[in-house]
Amino acid sequence: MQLYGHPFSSYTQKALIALYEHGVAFDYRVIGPDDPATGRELAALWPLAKFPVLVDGAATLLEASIIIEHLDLNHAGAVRLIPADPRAALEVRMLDRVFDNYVMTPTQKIVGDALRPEAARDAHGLGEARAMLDTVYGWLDAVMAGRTWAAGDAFGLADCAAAPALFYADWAHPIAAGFETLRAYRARPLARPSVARAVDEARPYRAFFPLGAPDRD
Ligand SMILES: N[C@@H](CCC(=O)N[C@@H](CS)C(=O)NCC(=O)O)C(=O)O
Repeated sequence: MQLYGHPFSSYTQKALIALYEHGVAFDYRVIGPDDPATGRELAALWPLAKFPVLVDGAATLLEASIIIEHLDLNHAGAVRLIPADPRAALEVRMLDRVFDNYVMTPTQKIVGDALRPEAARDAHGLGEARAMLDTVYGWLDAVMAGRTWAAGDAFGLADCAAAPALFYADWAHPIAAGFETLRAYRARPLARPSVARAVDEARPYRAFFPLGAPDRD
């Protein structure tokens, strides 16, 4: 298998956490300005050139959630990231969508805005992104009460999404001190070997975080 991605990318980390959880070997094709050939390979696979993309034999898998579904179906190790019971799986998939759409998307908006030239900044959109994060932080703080992992007792797909999403969201728009349950949940995966490995591999790139990476985590 080949994984196209970048160590500092949240969605690449989401797929990497699943690869590390399953203990699957893969060839890491890192996208970067110093390697235009790999960027061209990625664009040939997926013209939007968004990453991660996983190639497994004849199959090309787009979207981190689908990559994780593919790994769970075809390369599962000791753990299963999506419950076998389809009803239990719905809760996992629902929270996966929440973390992507309502945590990571507004976070990308805030980070992306900081990369724009001053005159092209979108103050209105930025306000919407921050308001969305405040609302979803409050919702998640209540939902996570009494839970170890996003959908209950087992680490899974939703946690693969949550770990990098909350990691960077808190850098871009801090989780307020009142949301202690959510703050504790954000910290929990950082002690898990698969997540710690993905975070450690991204450390050399922290200087590139456009808002300035905080001196923690
Ligand atoms: N919906 C996609 C999102 C992927 C995504 O936004 N990836 C970012 C990196 S974290 C990216 O490719 N950025 C480069 C670009 O947009 O050109 C997924 O779940 O995999």
